[in-house]
Amino acid sequence: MVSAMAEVTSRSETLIELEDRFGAHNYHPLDVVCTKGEGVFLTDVEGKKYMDFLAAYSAVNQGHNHPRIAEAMIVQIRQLALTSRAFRNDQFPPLLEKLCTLTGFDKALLMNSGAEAVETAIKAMRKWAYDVKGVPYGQAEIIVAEGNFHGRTTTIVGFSTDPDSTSRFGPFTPGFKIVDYGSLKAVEDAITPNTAAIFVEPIQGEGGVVIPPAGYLKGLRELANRHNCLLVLDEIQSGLGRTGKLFAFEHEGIRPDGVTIGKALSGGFYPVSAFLASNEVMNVFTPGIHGSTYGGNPLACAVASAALDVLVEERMVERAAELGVYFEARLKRMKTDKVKEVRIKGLWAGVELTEAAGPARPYCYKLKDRGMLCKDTHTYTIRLAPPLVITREQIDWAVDQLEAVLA
Ligand code: IF1
Repeated sequence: MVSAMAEVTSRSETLIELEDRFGAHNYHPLDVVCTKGEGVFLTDVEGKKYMDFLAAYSAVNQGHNHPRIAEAMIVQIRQLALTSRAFRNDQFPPLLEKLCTLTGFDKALLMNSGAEAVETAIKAMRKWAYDVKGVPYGQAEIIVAEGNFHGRTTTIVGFSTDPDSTSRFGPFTPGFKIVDYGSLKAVEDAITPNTAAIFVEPIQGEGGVVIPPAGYLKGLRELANRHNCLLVLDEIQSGLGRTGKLFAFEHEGIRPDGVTIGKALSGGFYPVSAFLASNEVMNVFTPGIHGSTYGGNPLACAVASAALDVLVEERMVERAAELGVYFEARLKRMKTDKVKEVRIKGLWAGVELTEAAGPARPYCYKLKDRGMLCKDTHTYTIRLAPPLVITREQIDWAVDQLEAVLA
């Protein structure tokens, strides 16, 4: 029952209070309570409509509640949701074939969250080092980058350099060497005979949309070849169209030995992730040594299959490339003295503000008031990553809003 109150409390405020009282305080979200999504738009419980410039960290590249993916999900829910991998299901093999054909990797291993795909990759890199390279057991080293974000498990946060991620969760898993992101020299200096792999994001998302110098990925590929270690990339955020290519590594014309994907693999409907790799790497997995109850379940497979079809058939990757060029030109033409740097690849931009302009978060609130949702990162950067279904006119509108709050 609603008791008599001096002030009228909005539905948003009520829900925010409820969340605050009963939920763990492990996030600091923008105070917008969403109830509906469609394409590039989100609607809050008061009925206000916003253009979404976060796209659930690129999980909804295909746009919110894409009708084709929704339909595939509903059809599969009525049929079969979960068997576990103790039995086989009819949705799993066709998805594997689709994934490998589309991406050019030999084999796929399905998990749920991105962090689980990363854990899978870590196991594969280490076991490859022991089984194939001949590194003495227990000595495998993985080279990772300063400023990385790969997920939240205790092993993964153990090689994070973000104090928030690592804060008092130790002791951590050994076997990781952290080097400067973007420096080939730093990687080369860190390589030893026990190096299993180099494992980085092609573009660092949480790091503030940090694009490494041209030739970095190519250089990593050469280093990995020369020193007989693997190159594995985390494309959970950068992959599946965001940068204007299916994978960000395509911008440098290289192929890694393995890659993690997640997020947009389901178009935002369901947690589906995967580790994709060559036979040489994936064959280190034998029955019983790795898996997950929900990994490769029929519902996930049906959703992922539709999400990939939508990405390809609606030419969303090409769209991100074309509109990305336009977005970049518009962002770089903004009349403001508050911007230090615009970093952008495809439809993924980091607008870094000057110190004088102050932290990005208040600007995100001003944008919210104007009907545009985005998220700050690394204090001074506004991260922009709309669903790939956005139109040129919608980009124009959004940059106008940004220009207005940064005036
Ligand atoms: C949160 C950040 C983005 C990722 C890469 C693995 C994962 C992620 C490259 C793990 C996840 C998310 C998680 C989300 C916030 C978000 C994020 F700001 F924290 F860094 F996107 F930029 N590899 N990124 O970006 O995937 O296990 O979450 O499915 O709230 O933690 P997950």
